[in-house]
Amino acid sequence: MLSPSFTPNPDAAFPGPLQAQSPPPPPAVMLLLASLLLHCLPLAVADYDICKSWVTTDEGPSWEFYACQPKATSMKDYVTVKVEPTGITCGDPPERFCTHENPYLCSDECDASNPDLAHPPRLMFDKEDEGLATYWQSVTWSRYPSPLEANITLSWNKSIELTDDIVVTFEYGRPTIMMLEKSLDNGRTWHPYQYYAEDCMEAFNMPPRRVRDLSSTSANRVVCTEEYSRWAGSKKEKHVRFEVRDRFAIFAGPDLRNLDNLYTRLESAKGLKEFFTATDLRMKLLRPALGGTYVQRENLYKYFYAISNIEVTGRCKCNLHANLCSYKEGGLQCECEHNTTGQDCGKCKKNFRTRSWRAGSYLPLPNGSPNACAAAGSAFGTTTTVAAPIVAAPAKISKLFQLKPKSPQVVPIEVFKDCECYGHSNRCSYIDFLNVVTCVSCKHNTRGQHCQHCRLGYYRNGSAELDDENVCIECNCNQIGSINDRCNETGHCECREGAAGPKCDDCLPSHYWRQGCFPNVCDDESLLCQNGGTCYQNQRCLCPSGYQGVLCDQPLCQGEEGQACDPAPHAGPHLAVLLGSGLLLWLAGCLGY
Ligand SMILES: *[C@@H]1O[C@H](CO)[C@@H](O)[C@H](O)[C@H]1NC(C)=O
Ligand SMILES: *[C@@H]1O[C@H](CO)[C@@H](O)[C@H](O)[C@H]1NC(C)=O
Ligand SMILES: *[C@@H]1O[C@H](CO)[C@@H](O)[C@H](O)[C@H]1NC(C)=O
Ligand SMILES: *[C@@H]1O[C@H](CO)[C@@H](O)[C@H](O)[C@H]1NC(C)=O
Ligand SMILES: *[C@@H]1O[C@H](CO)[C@@H](O)[C@H](O)[C@H]1NC(C)=O
Ligand SMILES: [Ca+2]
Repeated sequence: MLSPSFTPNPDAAFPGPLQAQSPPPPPAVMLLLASLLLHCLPLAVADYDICKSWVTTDEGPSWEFYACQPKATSMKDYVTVKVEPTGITCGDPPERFCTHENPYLCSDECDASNPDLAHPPRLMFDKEDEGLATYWQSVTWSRYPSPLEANITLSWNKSIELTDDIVVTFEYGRPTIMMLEKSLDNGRTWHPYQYYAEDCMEAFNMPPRRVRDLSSTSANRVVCTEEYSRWAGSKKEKHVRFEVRDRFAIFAGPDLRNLDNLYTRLESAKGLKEFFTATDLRMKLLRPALGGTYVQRENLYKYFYAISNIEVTGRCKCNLHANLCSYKEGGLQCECEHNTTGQDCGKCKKNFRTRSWRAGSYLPLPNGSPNACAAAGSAFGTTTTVAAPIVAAPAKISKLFQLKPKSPQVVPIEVFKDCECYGHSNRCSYIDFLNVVTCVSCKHNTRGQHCQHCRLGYYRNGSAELDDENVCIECNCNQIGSINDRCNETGHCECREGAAGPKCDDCLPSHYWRQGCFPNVCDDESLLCQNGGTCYQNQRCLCPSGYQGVLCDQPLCQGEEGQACDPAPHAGPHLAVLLGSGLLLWLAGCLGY
């Protein structure tokens, strides 16, 4: 059943062989030990399992903060599962099935109404007695040749980070084709995670690849593997893996001893940490085990899926701001430290938003950086992350206040611990003659003494707090349609004559767009094309033969001479081009087209 909070699981593999060799002491002993140590000496922490400790320095005792994360554990205890389509689970109506090993002795039965013969989805996550496999089972492939497909979706309603292989155990042979997908947003969007097939080229048109052959630059590549789909006897090869360890080993070595390198890479390689993160996993079972041969239509009762276990080892993602994660009100929740809050400790607590929120970091080794949230008026960071003293360049200050560079009063002095910049800067400076402390180098398109305004060309995001990185939105005014690149508080730009729309990228109905808005040449109301001409995109009239002119209101030149209608025949083409009416129109008019 679901326990109220995580208990450290000695079997949880990551972080690695050290733990596997020597199981940790029971939690009670550990707590006592930790609290004893905490109050005596600065504790050497490893593995990011402690968020803070009480240390004594020359200035007296104080808290020291560290990056921290919950222990890895078996995540299957906290999962909800959905099996699709409805009716895919066997036993309703009851059904007999055979095995590949003994296909003509079909003595097994699935009956959903009999607890001893039922195979519901929860049996993929239960604790099994020694030697007795309990499993979910699908209906048999009696509807062949229409495919036998099933989706199994695992949801945590919480971001988790994988720390060891996902291992799926199939009792009666592994699928010949399947696919694993993941979601990072509680199932709204899905991404392929790994493809599995006997023949990757045939099934997915992908070349087969083994995860252990990947390199440091391809560690987060989505591959198709043929390693877990071959027929080798249903009792011999039961497992299908998503190899997390092999990917970690690319950085940490085959025994995962060099975890420092792994942690460094997780921080620095783009997308690597995210690759191991998910809120949901979905297995798409696309074709069952065939027993190493083609489908034998005379005995379809030996084709089905049966899964006895899905092992997912990982930890709650708490952005390195919590070392505990508990199961409350039907969901996992990080117990946030460092004055952060949220399910993933993904934001700063109210009144602690002077700096913008940041995830903790594994670096520098070995304790990482807590990147704690700070209250207004408090020192930035902590004893382990002291903001570097900053001397702002005089040029920047003077620019801020539109002063002449030589102005002698502008003297940047030192870091002001109580300078409040809503997290858009950690530099501030004292300006003597104004007697103010002001933020410098405001980021995220902000400006102002406290970085509380938006730069010109940006406007305030109504749904973002002042300390949000997204607080200022670019006006994005159409360069041609607008007078300048500024906008008002609702993002509306100031339009040129004839232009319209919030960004001035539209025209008023009386105008048409062509590198700007121009008054209509013709329309369906007052500027009608004459003599049966049609109005082309408000730009010009397409005249019928025999007429020309802007509104087709002039009769066409008569005869070869054309003298009567065209007073300057040689200037004709040039004039037409200049007028923007196009060569076509001129040709149409003068050749009687
Ligand atoms: C599995 O899920 C995918 C995506 O939602 C869907 O297109 C497909 O029909 C599902 N398959 C089954 C057998 O329900
Ligand atoms: C998911 O978790 C959130 C936050 O804990 C909770 O408010 C929500 O009700 C949960 N949703 C489901 C479907 O369990
Ligand atoms: C969080 O806020 C409390 C209360 O102001 C403070 O005592 C504590 O040191 C803060 N923790 C961190 C990590 O900044
Ligand atoms: C406004 O801020 C919210 C909250 O941070 C953000 O989700 C949204 O994307 C922002 N809007 C724009 C247009 O940037
Ligand atoms: C911004 O400009 C638009 C268009 O001119 C106008 O409708 C809107 O009321 C303005 N908003 C504010 C807050 O001034
Ligand atoms: Ca089971």
